Amino acid sequence: MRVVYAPSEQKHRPGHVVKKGKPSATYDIRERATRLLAAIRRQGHGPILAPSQDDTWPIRAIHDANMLDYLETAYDSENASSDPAEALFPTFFPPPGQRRRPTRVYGRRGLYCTDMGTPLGPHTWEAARASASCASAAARYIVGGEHTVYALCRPPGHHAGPDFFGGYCYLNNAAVATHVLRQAGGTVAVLDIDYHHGNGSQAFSEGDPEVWYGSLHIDPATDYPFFAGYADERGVGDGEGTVCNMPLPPNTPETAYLQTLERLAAMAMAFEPHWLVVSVGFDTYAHDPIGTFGVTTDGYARIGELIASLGLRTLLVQEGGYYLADLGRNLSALLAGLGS
Ligand code: SP5
Ligand code: ZN
Repeated sequence: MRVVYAPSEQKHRPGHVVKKGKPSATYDIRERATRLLAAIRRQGHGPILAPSQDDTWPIRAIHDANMLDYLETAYDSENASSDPAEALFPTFFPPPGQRRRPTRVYGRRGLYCTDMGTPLGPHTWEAARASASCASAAARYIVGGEHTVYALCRPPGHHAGPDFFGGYCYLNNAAVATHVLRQAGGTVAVLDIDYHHGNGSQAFSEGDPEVWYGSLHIDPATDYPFFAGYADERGVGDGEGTVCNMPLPPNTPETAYLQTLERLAAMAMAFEPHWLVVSVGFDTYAHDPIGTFGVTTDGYARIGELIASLGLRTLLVQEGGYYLADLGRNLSALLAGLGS
């Protein structure tokens, strides 16, 4: 099974984030990708391929040009004009309905960024672009005839929307992949199995009748991203019916999780998609430091089997998952279950 990975993804090194007003260690550390890559090598998957310059184009096709300009230039321009900062955090957020774009970059810090957990450091843009390029290249391989491809993306992407970023995500890797698949023709189902609702991914698909988005995740009434991911969100306008959210309560055990995933997968198949994109998060793991669900390593093998049973050409995009010690074996279990 082909794997796409770019070493420059590791240049994103957030020193700290702000949690409840205080500096706090981030969970999206580079060792996450190191562990996942080691598991890929150990299990003998490959080849491990790097994306090329030609894989960056869909980023501009799906994201707001001004947000991309901000992500690309803000760190350097702020540090050229003021005290060098480790990374940029927003202080001011635009109220609903008030979204003018100030000239001063300091004022733009909160224009696209939704939280204090997603700092913009010196190499964040380069890493985010590399991560999105991995998803793009993976989609190119799927279009070229591969059955299953794994994009080892870091930073993750499903909390980034067309013109917003947050939740450790800057560019939406799954949406980039979806765009490439759509260009080749045929509909796409995005199945999001991260612990958190993919509010960015939903924003991309909710108005699009050709892209289905389904997710099972922690009830947003109780956890991040709080403002989207409820069961009554079903798509808008022409996209009515193409969003399916199945929120689950805190501490959901594995059996209930797997039963819900089976229902969600059946919904995906009812859409009759041509391609499948799976947003893979291992923060549903029983020992995950920020999740509360009870999925075990063996559970990821069951999930892999379920995905394989759908019989669709499948692109796996890495999202979250923060329990370092078992990250590699959980990925190995998923891929073993997939049988590829
Ligand atoms: C891609 C992804 O998984 N992003 C997750 C963003 C979550 N941000 C909020 C983290 C809140 C952490 N709360 C920790 C509670 C520990 N007991
Ligand atoms: Zn997550």
